[in-house]
Amino acid sequence: GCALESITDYTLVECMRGGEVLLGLKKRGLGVGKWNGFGGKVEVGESAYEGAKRELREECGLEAEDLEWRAMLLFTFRDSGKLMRVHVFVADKFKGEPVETDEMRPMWFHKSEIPYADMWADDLYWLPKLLAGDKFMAWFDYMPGGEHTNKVVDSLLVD
Ligand code: 6OG
Repeated sequence: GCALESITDYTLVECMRGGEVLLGLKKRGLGVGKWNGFGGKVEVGESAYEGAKRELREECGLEAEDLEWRAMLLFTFRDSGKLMRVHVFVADKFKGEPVETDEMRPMWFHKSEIPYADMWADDLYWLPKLLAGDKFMAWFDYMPGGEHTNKVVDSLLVD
């Protein structure tokens, strides 16, 4: 059996500059040692949009002028029973230069040189679609250990 806890909302922001994406090497917490966009838990009383802006500022010092909502990812974890909903945004206008923080070491990567081997397994499925401009939803079911994921649903389109 698999008893799921209540759902927790997270954000993830991918900053774009020409053909480059800003990723951060996570220095602590969930996903330590992996490259990822910037984000975290949505706090009580704030929207996902506000949370995404706040986390981007806290984790790398960038002030986004606007965020475009692009994807919603659902993660289930077989070993812990955790259920995560991640709201993914793209930013292409921001103020400042990325700075290293206690949480993240930021670096620009060309679209063709994304370090997928050192990222969460799900990124390989959806980040290319995001970089191609798509809007989508997807569900990733993580097996015990957290290294392998099954993609369950990917943009079921109806008309
Ligand atoms: P804090 O530790 O800052 O939030 N996150 C994931 N991102 C991807 N691409 N795949 C996953 O696969 C992820 N699990 C978590 C959400 C953690 C940050 O890491 C993201 C948040 O931005 C399981 O509270």
